[in-house]
Amino acid sequence: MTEEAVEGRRKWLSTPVLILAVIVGLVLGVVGARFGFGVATGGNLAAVASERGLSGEQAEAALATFVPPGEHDEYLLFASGGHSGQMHVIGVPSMRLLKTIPVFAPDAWSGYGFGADWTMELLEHGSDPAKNDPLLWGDTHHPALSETDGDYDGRFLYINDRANGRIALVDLRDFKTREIYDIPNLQTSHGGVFATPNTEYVHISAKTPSPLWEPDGFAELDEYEEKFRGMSTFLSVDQDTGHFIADESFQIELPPYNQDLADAGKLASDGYAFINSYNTEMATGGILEGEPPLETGAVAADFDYLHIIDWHKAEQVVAEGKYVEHNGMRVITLDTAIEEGLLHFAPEPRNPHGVDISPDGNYIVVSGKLDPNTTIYSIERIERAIAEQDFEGHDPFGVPILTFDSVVEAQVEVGGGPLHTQFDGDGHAYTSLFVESAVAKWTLGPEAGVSEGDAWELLDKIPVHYNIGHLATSHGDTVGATRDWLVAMNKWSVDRHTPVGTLHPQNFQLIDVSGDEMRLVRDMPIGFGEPHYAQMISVDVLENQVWATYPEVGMDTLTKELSPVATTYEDARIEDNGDVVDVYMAVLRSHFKPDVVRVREGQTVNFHLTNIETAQDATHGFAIPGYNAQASLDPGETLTVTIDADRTGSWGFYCTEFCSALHLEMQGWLLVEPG
Ligand code: RUQ
Ligand code: CUA
Repeated sequence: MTEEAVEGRRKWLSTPVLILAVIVGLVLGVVGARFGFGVATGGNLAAVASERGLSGEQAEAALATFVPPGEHDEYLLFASGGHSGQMHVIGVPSMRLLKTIPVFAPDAWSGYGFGADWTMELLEHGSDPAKNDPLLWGDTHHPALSETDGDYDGRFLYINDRANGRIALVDLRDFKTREIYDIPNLQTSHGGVFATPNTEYVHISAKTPSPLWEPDGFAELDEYEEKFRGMSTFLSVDQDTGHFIADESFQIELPPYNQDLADAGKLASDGYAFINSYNTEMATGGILEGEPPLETGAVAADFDYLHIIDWHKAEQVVAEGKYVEHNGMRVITLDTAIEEGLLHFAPEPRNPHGVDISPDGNYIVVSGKLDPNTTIYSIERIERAIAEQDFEGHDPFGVPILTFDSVVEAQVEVGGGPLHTQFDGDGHAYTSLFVESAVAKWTLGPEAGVSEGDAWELLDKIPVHYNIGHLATSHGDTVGATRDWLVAMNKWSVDRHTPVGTLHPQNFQLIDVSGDEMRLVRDMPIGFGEPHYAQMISVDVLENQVWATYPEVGMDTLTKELSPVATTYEDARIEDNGDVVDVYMAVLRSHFKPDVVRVREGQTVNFHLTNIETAQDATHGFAIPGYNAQASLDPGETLTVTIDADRTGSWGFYCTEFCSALHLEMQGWLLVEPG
């Protein structure tokens, strides 16, 4: 958004509008400033608002977020799709759903998991090899956009599966999943996902400790302290492709606490990783055996431990060979981590949730859901305490605990049930309040450009509907956070939307944070899974690198290189090689060449399909009845659909995308003769 437009909106929104007649003039000014056309001609805006029963504020909100037909949004929100196993791409401020990216779950439209070999390979590759079937669901939780110099660069998107200890890579040129990685020594993960400032690594922490050193993966719960362990994982990233490089990655063994949310240090704190933990009490539940519920045991102590990891030092330790290899991963053991001084703890009020680093990198904000305060640590104090060995003790495993009073910079009372914090680059922090169903806006300290007198103050609070989990501001967890929009990701919607049965939609709410006071301007019901966290990126960053079509006809979806099985229209052919039939098929409006494929029962048939189109949107599908096969080919894409021709019959394959006037005629025959 241009400075002018932001100014325009700020002015607009801070003007008290009480009567509709007053709106009209303002409306015209704002609309003009925002969208660059002259003063609107029709003078009936007030009439429309009144006819629709809109208050002045509502009419304002509508205009502030309206993106006219044919125009684009300023930001894209990459929201995890929760149990849908997918990612959702939403335009801001219009809050229009633009795309769903299938990641861990099949999707029929794009043919993901239904035919194209590359999609089957991804899903299979990302599944525990000990299981026979690929995992076909996931619980997507924490997206992490790749970064350069601490800000989103629009190249890659990473997203974890909360349920199965996996992480996926989405290529942001074509918005397609490119890899699913089943992380060794990690049973599950929750929120501990982030990219380091130059995407050297993508980090993921274990949520639930597991007996990962036991050969059969089993241990009794009364051996919890001895045998269960957590993990902090640094997955090395190939800078060209975004892929994970397993043998350049490493893990750090951690005590059996629940290592939860995490964030990367940046600028002043570059080189550190911060991870919250809870259940440092190591409660394991066992109600039927006379133990208190896990929940009760896990809140017994007043403090848990903020984990502070010096990952530059960890890299060095690995380079010196001080690791053990475990299931194909280099692991720095807990003892080594302590000995080498790369792991410290700082006490944090019990059962914390989010840990978020301010854009300048100086402040580490921890929110404990059971404490109305956020606790802010400074990297300067932490580094000093480490250097001076200012410890208040050690945990049962020998990890040094920094003295609380030495490392805490401030506490701000924000309200009930603080969870997560995002920033706006103007010295403000925004914290979600789950219990209070609100967002609190408060000031950071001097290192973030706030004058001493104004530091650490609660400025504003806005109710949200209801029970907010995460929140996202634009570039809000990077060095380039901007003061524009905030999306509240609410777990409950209660009666906010037209009733649709007993499973209610979740509720995103768009809040304008450009002015002094926060303003709620739009609701967006979310009818798929529980979207968890989201990141909001400026469209300017993405625009120049997103492909509208594949740049070269014949490109392989996974390698992004010319596919060895691509065909031209002239070379389309069938090669019968005995057991295997290779069909090199050209796909275009509005036919397949060849359109009759004759095979014998028992042969394996490889349909190598090339969409030879170069026009935007000229996508074709390829579905074969009787064979559970459906693929989708974007312009320029080549992929292979392999089937075992084990069902005789005359099968009419067809294009599944309404691609042209003769779309219905875009069909053909697979003749499987009795063998
Ligand atoms: S963390 S509870 Cu992203 Cu709030 Cu899951
Ligand atoms: Cu191609 Cu319909």
